[in-house]
Amino acid sequence: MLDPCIRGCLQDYLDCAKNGGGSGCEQQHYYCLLGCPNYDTDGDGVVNGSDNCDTVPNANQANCDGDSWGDVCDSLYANYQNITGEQTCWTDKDTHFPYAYFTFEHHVEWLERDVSSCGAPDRWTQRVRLRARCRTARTCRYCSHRIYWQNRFAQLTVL
Ligand SMILES: [Ca+2]
Ligand SMILES: [Ca+2]
Ligand SMILES: [Ca+2]
Repeated sequence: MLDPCIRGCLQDYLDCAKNGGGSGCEQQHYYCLLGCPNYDTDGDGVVNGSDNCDTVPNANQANCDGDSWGDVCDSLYANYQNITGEQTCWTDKDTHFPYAYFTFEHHVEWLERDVSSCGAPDRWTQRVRLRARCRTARTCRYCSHRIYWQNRFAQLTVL
């Protein structure tokens, strides 16, 4: 007895071909089968529903950082955690004319270390801790405290 999902895909494929779908039917069929948990798209012996990389053969399911992606299709082989607190990287204060206001940015950075078995190198990551617009340079400190909470999640990763 053929798996219902696989059978459904086959039926869709036959319908598509019968209606003159041409080469588009092949692609549609491929993606349909990819959604079937009991089908093994890449033929590595692990069905899609359990395969941590269902389009690339990886029978050993190696996954050094323990996330949901196998090494062969994981874009980041690492599980980074902060090992330093945030420290000032640089600040930027710009004066704007003709309205004479100031913008102030406080950039911070911290060191991250891979705690998985992938062996990725340490990396520095930075973000803008605060961004403030002020009427005078003197008030920037006051503004920035208020604006910090709005921008604390704005994050930029540099490798
Ligand atoms: Ca597979
Ligand atoms: Ca696979
Ligand atoms: Ca992984």
